[in-house]
Amino acid sequence: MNSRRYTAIASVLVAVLWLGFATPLLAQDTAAAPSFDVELTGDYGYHLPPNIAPEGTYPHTVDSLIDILHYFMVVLFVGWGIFFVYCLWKFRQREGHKADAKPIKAKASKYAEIVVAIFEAFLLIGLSIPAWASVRNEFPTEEENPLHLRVVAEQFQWNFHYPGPDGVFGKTSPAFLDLATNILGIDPADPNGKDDITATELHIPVNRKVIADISSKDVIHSFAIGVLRVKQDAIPGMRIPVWFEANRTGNYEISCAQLCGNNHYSMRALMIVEDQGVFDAWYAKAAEGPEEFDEDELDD
Ligand SMILES: [Cu+2]
Repeated sequence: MNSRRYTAIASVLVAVLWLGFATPLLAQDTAAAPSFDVELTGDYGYHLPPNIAPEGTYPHTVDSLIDILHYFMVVLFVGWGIFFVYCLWKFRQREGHKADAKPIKAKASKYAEIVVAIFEAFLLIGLSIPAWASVRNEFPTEEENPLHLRVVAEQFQWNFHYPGPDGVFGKTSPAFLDLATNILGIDPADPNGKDDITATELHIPVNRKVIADISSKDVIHSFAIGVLRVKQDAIPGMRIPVWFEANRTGNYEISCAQLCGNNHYSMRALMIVEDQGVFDAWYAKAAEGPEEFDEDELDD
């Protein structure tokens, strides 16, 4: 048996052994991502998740860009694929012709590459950068009555900080951090912090702009709301604002889009988009602080 055939058979055997035995063993070690108590809204399907941002805004531009890129990739893939098969046939070894690896000089391929490079530059400079600039540079004004909140990432959880009815965030400091009672480190002596809301679910009103300042307590995370096409790195020591708006009520998923440790996959949170009235009721109740712990409930 020649050595090439031997290598091929050995590779297939290794692949079969790996897929057949090692993969199921490894899979047993991986716990499923935590599931939510409620069902998520919308049909996720095989393509992009539902888009709940208002028509004509940046998240819809993102979808158009993704579509354009996929069409472009299909054209490139099919085009280069045909060219590849054509070359295999055209330059094959045959009677009266010896195959060799020397390149031939042709104008067509040079022009094709220039066209592809120009189109790629257009995608970046003509479409992507202006679309991104429009969302980064044009934040909602205070007249538009945006909701302000903070998003604080940690391994492996999303924390949300609302200023409460007074509209002023309490002072925060790592010195006041307490994993059980004060996960945001709000200064207990600051009167502005008394009505602040700490939550691990993101409540937002429907059809209202939200400005969120993203930060992190430990490593770099990435705040990602798939249905709003929002993705922003959460970087320790920085407070980075993003804004978004949802125009459909329901329960949606927030995930972490940056590999941040071994439980990264489980770092998800629920985003609840609700009518302004329902939101206000939740806000007022949450500002009163957590309910007293009831020992009797442990028996249930
Ligand atoms: Cu993370």
